[in-house]
Amino acid sequence: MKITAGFTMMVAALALGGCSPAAQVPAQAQPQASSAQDDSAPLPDQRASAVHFLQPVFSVLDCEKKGEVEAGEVDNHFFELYFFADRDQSRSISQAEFLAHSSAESRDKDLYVFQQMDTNRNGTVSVMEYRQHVFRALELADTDADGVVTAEEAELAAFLRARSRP
Ligand SMILES: [Ca+2]
Ligand SMILES: [Ca+2]
Ligand SMILES: [Ca+2]
Repeated sequence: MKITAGFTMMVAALALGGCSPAAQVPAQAQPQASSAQDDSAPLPDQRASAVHFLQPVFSVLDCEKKGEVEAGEVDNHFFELYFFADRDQSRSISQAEFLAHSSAESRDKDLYVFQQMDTNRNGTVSVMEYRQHVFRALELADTDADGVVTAEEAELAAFLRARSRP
């Protein structure tokens, strides 16, 4: 307990919403971008999967509480994210480790995310695979392709509502 107190506190802080209260989401409505111009739109399940991956870590990436995440911010927070999933700090994430976060209802989605992350299909997610997945998920979630994933694009309000359900 003494040895890992620092790490435990960090994990506890992350579990409580990272460096910032997660509830502060800007209320302004973003105009929806027209979806007609986009020939290379990803399959809906990929976007849904990306959003599902980003929702629990959005507040970690958005430390400045701007209500949005830029790809450029990822490396500032990357190891907070990685060690959140790599619970035993072995520098690899096993399927069991990743699914330890799962609720019964999100297990199938989490398993799909894991399979997407494990690009070389060796059963574990490396630091590189995880990092690539974070960038890919941000790209997929960025519906209007302006380089920023807003809370609206990540459907964060619905996620936080569901999580705070009594
Ligand atoms: Ca591990
Ligand atoms: Ca792998
Ligand atoms: Ca955007």
